[in-house]
Amino acid sequence: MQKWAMFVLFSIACLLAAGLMLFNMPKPPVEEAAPEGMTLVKLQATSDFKFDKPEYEVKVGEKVRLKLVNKSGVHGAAIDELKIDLKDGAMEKDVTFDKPGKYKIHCSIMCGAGHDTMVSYLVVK
Ligand SMILES: [Cu+2]
Repeated sequence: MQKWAMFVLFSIACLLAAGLMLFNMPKPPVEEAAPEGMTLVKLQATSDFKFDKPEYEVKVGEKVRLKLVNKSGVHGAAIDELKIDLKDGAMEKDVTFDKPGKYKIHCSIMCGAGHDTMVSYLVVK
């Protein structure tokens, strides 16, 4: 085989390898802080069918970024009364609550045996 052909093949192999490495690079960490003037409320869900807190508290008029983090398992977090459903590609939502109350949060993805009891509350004060 001619030298140039070897060189071309070698170059292609290198490019492919570099491409694969780039593709497999770990993604940069997701931004954890909410923008200025906003409160981040992070709901963490685990595979033992629990949210990390029995209640999450926010204030009326406060700008809140609700964010669902699946620590393990695949879950959703819905507040039917407020038409909020965090899941899949929409894991966060910015909301300003205008009515005080206690709103039920429930898992919105069928995640297993404990799904029906996977409940928490959002308390707006
Ligand atoms: Cu579930």
